Amino acid sequence: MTATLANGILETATTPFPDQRPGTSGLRRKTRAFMQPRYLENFVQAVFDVAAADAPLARETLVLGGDGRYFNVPAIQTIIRMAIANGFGRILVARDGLLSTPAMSAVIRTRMALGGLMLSASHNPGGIDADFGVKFNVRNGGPAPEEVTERIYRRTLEIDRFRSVRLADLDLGRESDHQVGATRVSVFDPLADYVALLERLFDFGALRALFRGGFRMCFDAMHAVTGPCAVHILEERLGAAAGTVVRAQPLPDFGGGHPDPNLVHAHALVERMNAADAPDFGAACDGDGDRNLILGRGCFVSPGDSLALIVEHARRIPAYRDGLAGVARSMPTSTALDRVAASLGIACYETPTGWKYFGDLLDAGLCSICGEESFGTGSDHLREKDGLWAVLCWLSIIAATGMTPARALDAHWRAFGRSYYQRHDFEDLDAAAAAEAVDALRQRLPALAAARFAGEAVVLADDFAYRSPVTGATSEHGGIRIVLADGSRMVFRLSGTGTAGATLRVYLERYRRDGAAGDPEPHLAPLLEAAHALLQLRERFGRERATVIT
Ligand code: VG1
Ligand code: CO
Repeated sequence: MTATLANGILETATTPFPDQRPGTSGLRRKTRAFMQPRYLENFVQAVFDVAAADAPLARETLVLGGDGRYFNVPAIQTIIRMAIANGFGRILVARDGLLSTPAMSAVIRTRMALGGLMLSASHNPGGIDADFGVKFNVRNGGPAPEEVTERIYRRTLEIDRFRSVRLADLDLGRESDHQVGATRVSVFDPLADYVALLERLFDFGALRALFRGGFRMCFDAMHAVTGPCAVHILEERLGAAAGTVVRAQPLPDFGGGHPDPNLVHAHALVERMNAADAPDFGAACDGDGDRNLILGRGCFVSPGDSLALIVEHARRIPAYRDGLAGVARSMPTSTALDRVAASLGIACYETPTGWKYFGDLLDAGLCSICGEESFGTGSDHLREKDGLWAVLCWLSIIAATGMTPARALDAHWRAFGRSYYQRHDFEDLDAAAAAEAVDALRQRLPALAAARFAGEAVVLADDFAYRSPVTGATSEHGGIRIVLADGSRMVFRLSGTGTAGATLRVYLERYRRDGAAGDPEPHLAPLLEAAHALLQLRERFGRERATVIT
């Protein structure tokens, strides 16, 4: 039932959906779930209600965009109508509705917006039968912290109406300005703020010289949101050869692919980098542009090593020339970073999984660069991970040192030793059974403190709990970790970004001072066997092997 209020605002009665608790990164559901009447509206109204409780919206700006997946534009049109009805002073809508997560973070910060709504399910596939999502970022440009997402969730459980206005769909195809009642709606080009920011961080002249010298690269945009921006920066600004960016056009179904830049889903790029005439450097980004994959000729740089290496060489990049305040990584991420931080004499913070936990460390100036094992790296230039930033970091390191990625890795391992690292994902498990497996392991933690695995004694067995050194906010159940005497680790946690069933992530790490190039698998085999036994993966789920190994 919809009523028209005296001011022309439409108020529609609704009832709560019980399943709107945001996960690791926003609310993700099947596209069809989001397309059912009132589902998107309920969640967005809950976000606006929570935001309005903190600040009157009339003087506030909302940034709006998405990664271009199926249902992106209709959802944006709905949200524009709702944001007007909720009294925002200004709405900035990305042209064509296309906005990467890092660009959104940049725009929120430069335009001093209250926050932004980003329509994306990141690396999950797109389409009517695939996935959709909504992320809410706050004033600092970062994902809403847990305290805010919990308030939003509680609001979704009591919501009884949402507000909208009668308004024809806006033409998102060109930049424009509209005054609708008290709200100014602007369709803007997000490239400008974001590229200007990157230009301040990096030495574009040095990168241009690299390409002028014949350096060849292949960037796989995976038919996702970074394509146009990557063409602009790499080909138009830095002079990389035309065709450097492949699959550059954003498509609603990402060309049928899975826009997840890892060895499995970016296999075409991996094959190209393994071919005889491979370019010097390969990279890819995910659906919403915040993840990165880094490849050399026949060489994969694992995300934990990439993070450690960027930190090791950060002083070669203008923005970090004066050194880093500190660094941070999510708990499951490899400890390669810790060793570089120790050598630089700076702090290394360990946070729960998800970018939202880095925000207060970055705001407080405690941390300059941070990252996750899930192909995410970023810095204090934003409050999100940033795929193209990571690519430019690598190009800068290559330009400054003359080393190939393989040589840079070798030098790093010689100096610091190597954390052999893999993540094994067991997807499409029965959700209840997966929760039970993790609970059962949690129960056994006290007993495991005295156990041995792979010939090593357990030195720590716990369920990771975190307390922010800045705000004191706490977060529990960050994952079960078992640390062995030689620094090896096994970490177990359930994914918080899936849309069906459950995904169990098993993270394996084994540190060797004399570690060198080569496949990590044989080094991790004893840990993998122990992990199988601990979780009874064969007995409980009939699984012999992970669905995806990265
Ligand atoms: C995964 C990753 C996590 C990342 C999150 C969002 O979460 O493990 O490191 O921050 O995705 O990434 P989970 O709960 O499924 O393990 V993205 O590119 O969505 O914004
Ligand atoms: Co992403």
